[in-house]
Amino acid sequence: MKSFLNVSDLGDLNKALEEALEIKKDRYKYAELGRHKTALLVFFNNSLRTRLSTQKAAQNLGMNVIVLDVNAGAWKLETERGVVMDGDKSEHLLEAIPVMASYCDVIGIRSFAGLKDRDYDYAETVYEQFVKYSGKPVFAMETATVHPLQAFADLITIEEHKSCRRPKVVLTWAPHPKSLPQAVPNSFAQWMNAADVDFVITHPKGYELDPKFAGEARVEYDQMKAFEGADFIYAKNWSCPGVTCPEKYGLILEDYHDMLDWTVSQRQMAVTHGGKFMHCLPVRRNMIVTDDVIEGADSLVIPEAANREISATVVLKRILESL
Ligand code: AN0
Ligand code: CP
Repeated sequence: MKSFLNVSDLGDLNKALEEALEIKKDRYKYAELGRHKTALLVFFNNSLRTRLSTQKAAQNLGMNVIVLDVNAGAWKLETERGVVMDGDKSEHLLEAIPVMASYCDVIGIRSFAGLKDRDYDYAETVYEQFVKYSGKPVFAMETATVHPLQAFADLITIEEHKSCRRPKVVLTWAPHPKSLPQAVPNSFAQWMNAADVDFVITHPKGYELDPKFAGEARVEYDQMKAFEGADFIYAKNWSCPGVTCPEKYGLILEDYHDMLDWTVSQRQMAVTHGGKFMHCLPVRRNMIVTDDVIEGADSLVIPEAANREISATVVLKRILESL
C-alpha cells in the first residue's frame, strides 16, 4: 500500500477487519516487520489521539518514530506554489518534503482543510504533494477531506459491539461554535457505505456531504426520525461542505445557539434500539452531546479511541509489507 486515504486502499474490508481483530489479540505479533524502518509523522494541526496511537502502532511493529510539529519549532512552511515568499513562511514544502523523506521510510500527514477554497481542499493539495515529491508511502492522519484511520477504528468498534448482523448506524450532525472540517463525516460515510450496515445520515439542510463520500446513503432531515431503532449513533459537527450552496463552503449556516436541539441527549437516545453513542473526540460536552449520554453505559467513545492503535497498526503493517 503506497497511499492510504480511502477505504478502497485496504482492498477487501472483511479481510482488513479480520487482521485488526488478530492484531488486537496480539499487537506485537509483527514486532520484527518494522525493524530499522522509520515512520515520520508530520502534524500541521493539533492532535492527541492520532499522535499517540500512531506512534504506539509504529512501535508495535518495531519501527523508529519521528514526530514533527510543523508549528512548534520547524520553519513555517509555504504550501502553495508560485507565491512570493515575503511573509512569515521561511521554507517551501517543495524543498521540505524531499528533505523529510530522506530521513524515513513512511510518512503520515495531518493537514486539515483550510475551509476557504473548496477546490484546493477537495483536491487534497497538501497530501498529494507529499505523495508526489517524497517518493515514500504516505498515509492520512486526517487530511483536508478524510480521516481514514478514525473511520477504520470506528468500524472495528461497531464490529465489536454490534448485537445483530446488520446494525442501523446513524451519522448525526451536532452543533459547534467553530467551523470544523468535513473529514471525519466524509470518511465515516465512505466506510459505512462499504460496510454491511443500514446507514442513515441526518443533518440540517445545507450540510449535505459531498456525493463522493455520501454515495447512496439515506439522508433523513428529521433527526428524531433518523434515530428511531438505531443501534449506533455517531455524532459529529461539520461546516458547510458547499454541495448545495458553494458560496457557503466552510461556514456555519446558523448561530449555534439556535441549533442546540440537535445536541445528542437522552431525548433522542430514548427512541433508539439501545443505541450506542460514538464520537471521534475531542468533543465539546453539552454542545455535541450531553454529560449523561457521553458518560452513560452505552457510550463507546473510550474503546473507540483505543481502537485507533489497532487501525494504525494494520495500516502501517500493510505499508511495511509493500516496501
Ligand atoms: C477536528 C475535526 O473536526 O476535524 C479533529 C477531529 C478528529 N476537530 C477539531 O478541530 C475540534
Ligand atoms: N480523533 C482524533 O483524531 O483525535 P486527535 O485530533 O486528538 O488526534
